[in-house]
Amino acid sequence: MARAVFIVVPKGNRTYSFDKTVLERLFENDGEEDRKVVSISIAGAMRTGKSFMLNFFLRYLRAQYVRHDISNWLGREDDPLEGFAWHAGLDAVTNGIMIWSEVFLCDDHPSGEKFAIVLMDTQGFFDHKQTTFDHSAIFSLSSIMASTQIYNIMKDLNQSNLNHILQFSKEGIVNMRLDCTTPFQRLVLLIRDGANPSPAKYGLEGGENLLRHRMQGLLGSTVREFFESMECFLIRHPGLDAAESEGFDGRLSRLEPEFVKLLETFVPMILAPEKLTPKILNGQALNSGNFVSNFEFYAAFYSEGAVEGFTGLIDHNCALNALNEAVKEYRKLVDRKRKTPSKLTLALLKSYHDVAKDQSLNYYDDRVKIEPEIAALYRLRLEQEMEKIYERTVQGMAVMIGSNNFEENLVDRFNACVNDVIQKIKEFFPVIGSVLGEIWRSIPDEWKTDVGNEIKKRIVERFVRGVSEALGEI
Ligand SMILES: Nc1nc2c(ncn2[C@@H]2O[C@H](COP(=O)(O)OP(=O)(O)OP(=O)(O)O)[C@@H](O)[C@H]2O)c(=O)[nH]1
Ligand SMILES: [Mg+2]
Repeated sequence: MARAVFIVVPKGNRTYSFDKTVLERLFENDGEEDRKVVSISIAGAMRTGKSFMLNFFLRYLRAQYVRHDISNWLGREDDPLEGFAWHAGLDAVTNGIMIWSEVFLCDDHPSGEKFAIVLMDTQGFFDHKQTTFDHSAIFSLSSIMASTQIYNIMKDLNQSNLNHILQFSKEGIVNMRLDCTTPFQRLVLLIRDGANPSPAKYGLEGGENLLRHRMQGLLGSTVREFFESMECFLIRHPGLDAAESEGFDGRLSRLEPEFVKLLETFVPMILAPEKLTPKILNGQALNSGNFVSNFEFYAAFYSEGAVEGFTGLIDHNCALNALNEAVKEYRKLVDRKRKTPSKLTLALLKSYHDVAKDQSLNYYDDRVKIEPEIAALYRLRLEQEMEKIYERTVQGMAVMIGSNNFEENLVDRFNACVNDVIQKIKEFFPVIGSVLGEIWRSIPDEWKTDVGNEIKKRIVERFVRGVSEALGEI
């Protein structure tokens, strides 16, 4: 029978163990290696209804992807809420990172891609027994492996919530030696017991409104940089039974109807086929095999001995530095070529890219004499990074000439026009020179230094102004 199983278990003393076999077993029955993994996780403060919410996710997943009928996905009024362990009270329930032992298969994504959906539950933050290191370990490990991370927040989104997300993300980036600027994917801030706005303002509308207000300023924009996308959903209080009653079993009939209505919007917003996003790491959508190996890779940063000195740490740092240097080298090579006076065409740019890419890869290979597996991993990242830069350059050229369908003859025409202007400017300079000469000769010798400099300055200023006015008219 399906149940919640540990994949990351806290071992104390800031270390965690990772159970690879659990994950491997999870995908054993899938049978289709090329299915992409969609991974949904929930994180946030302890005792705030995270596991409770995931159990509604399970109800939807079963209806949508097992029974293929979502007409009554929320279930019967008096069914107890089951699945991930949850209960009332002060004591923390969820530990480490748990995963539901059943994957849900989606074959009806609009793109035609086939997905395997996994659900992750995480240990709540701010338990007095844990340190910030533990929070950041749980947050960043679940975030790096989740295509959608739900961050559960009580009552309101305030500066301290944002500070926590920022701090945990930053620490995670350092601990896991992540090298990209946007390491995490989709973040959904779920505000529970929302602060009583008018009814129309709950849900996504209320959440987005809150996001607009609270994310202003440096803190908000810095947090945004860590995630590819960010949404916010405001959900109301579930009613006193859910919040306070010890014997409450989660049945719908004892929840506030308005809360249930909001669940009907929120859960499909995360799990409906068209809302699913596969997990992408280093530019690559992960299939089940890659999902397991990447989880193992990132969890290793938190395994025993990792804090004091992760065995591969030196190799990772070495590869990372070489990768960054090789990317710089690539940019330098392409830029230098682009500055040569020949006309820049798409074909030429591609040839510059190919040569620079080869040279940068050689540059990397020469510097990286480490564990081959680690070297290969970062080499792949290097290639992807260079391809990304190249694609952006091609797109930039297309935008520059006002067309998304890049046409080489337009670039040729643009270059010819620039050459024409340069030629005219060259012809113009002797004229300026002779006028200046005449003025110069008519100036008394004792004025020459100051007046001469002033005239030169004014001509340059007038020239620059003329050019910028002309460009402004384009
Ligand atoms: N106030 C309030 N309580 C809720 C909400 N949803 C669930 N609860 C209650 O919160 C309590 C804790 O629920 P859990 O799902 O175990 O909370 P958790 O965040 O997973 O807790 P830990 O695993 O200990 O971090 C239960 O009594 C739920 O009935 C909500 O939206 N608001
Ligand atoms: Mg829990």
